[in-house]
Amino acid sequence: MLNTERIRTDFPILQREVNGFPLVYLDNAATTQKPQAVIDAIVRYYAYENANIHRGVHTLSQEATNHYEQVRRQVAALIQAPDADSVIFTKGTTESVNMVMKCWAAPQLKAGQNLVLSWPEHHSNLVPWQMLAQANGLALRLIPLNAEGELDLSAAESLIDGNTGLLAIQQMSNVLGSLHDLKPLIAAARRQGAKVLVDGAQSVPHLPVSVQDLDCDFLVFSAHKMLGPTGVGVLCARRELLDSMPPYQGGGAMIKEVWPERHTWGELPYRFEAGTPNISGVVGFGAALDYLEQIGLEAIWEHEQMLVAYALDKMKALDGLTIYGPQHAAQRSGIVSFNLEGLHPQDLGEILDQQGVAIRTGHHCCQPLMQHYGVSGMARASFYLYNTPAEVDTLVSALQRAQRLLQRRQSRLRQT
Ligand code: C6P
Repeated sequence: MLNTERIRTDFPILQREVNGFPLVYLDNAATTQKPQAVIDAIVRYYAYENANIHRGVHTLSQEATNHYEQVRRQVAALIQAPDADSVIFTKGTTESVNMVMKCWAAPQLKAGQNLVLSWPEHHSNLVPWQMLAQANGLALRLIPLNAEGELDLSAAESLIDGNTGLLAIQQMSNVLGSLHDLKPLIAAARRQGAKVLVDGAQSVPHLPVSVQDLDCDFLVFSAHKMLGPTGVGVLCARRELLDSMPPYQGGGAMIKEVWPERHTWGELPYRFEAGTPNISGVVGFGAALDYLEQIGLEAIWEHEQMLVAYALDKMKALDGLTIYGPQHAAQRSGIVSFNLEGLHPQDLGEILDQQGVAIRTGHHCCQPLMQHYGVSGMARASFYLYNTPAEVDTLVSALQRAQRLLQRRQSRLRQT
């Protein structure tokens, strides 16, 4: 069991108040808070280590380079990448998907082929593929959801065929919280000779994920959803695919030799990291990984399972509350999306904010999923290692208060 009382003292922001109430931060799927260790690592870097990397012979540059490369090895160990050189630092999940689209898929996939995605895909793993489909004449196929809000695996098997060039799929939905069983889908893609990209933006921060166990070709995720800074992400890809891919951008650091009229490409992973990267961000990400490792992703996952089971239990007892996605905690992470009858999710979010409860509202960058459920938006509570059952209780009482406000508003309207 996690010692949340102790963990919470590591996060300065959790000590603050919002609108006169202690902050209850339940927007972790959007971005997580940062422990003091991450903040300190970034300050220390700028105060004592700051230098550009891969360029200087001086001590500071060598230290900064070593630190940056050490974090790359940490990331490789986290996801069991066979080779640290197959880990590319990007700006985030979105950039990682776009990199695969531009550098691998665009030159490889031709008219007549198809791309298989899933209905709850985040726009980051949908819009780039729509762009490519239009440019290259590819068909886009979306794996539908079944009545329980899980991926319809039987439909999926028929969508993946000999013309499938890529299966690009999330491991966990940022709206439904569902943890998809990707293994049969990846096996089906492999049988058909298709490549596989896994969007791990919502899974890698919450449970152990291994590229070897998944048997995927590309894994993408963001540091800011796992205690790290914004502006840092990861693309991990099979080495032979990276070897065959042209660079994403031209500039410094990605070259081997340059003549006035031409250049040769540099080695992996630098070929995909043109220009000065987000060095302080990567350093901060390293501190976040140290912190997560010390707590353990298995323990974090267990904690979230406990919280989501508790939340589902309490929230299901509320009248007029619709909860989307699988109704059993065993199939979902610490994400609960819902709507309260009669209240626009935005108004609900504002009422909760007045009580210090931070949730996300809107389409969650998943408009096709909103269309599937016939709603314009949803409210979403999402948990992480520092959240507690007492905070779930605060959420539930804030929802009850919102219900009371709504009832009062409705009875006033009836009287007029
Ligand atoms: N979802 C949310 O509130 P970036 O913005 O590049 O770090 O991550 C994009 C992304 C990709 N895939 C999934 C499954 C995601 O959840 C996200 C980010 C946030 O749900 C911000 S929209």
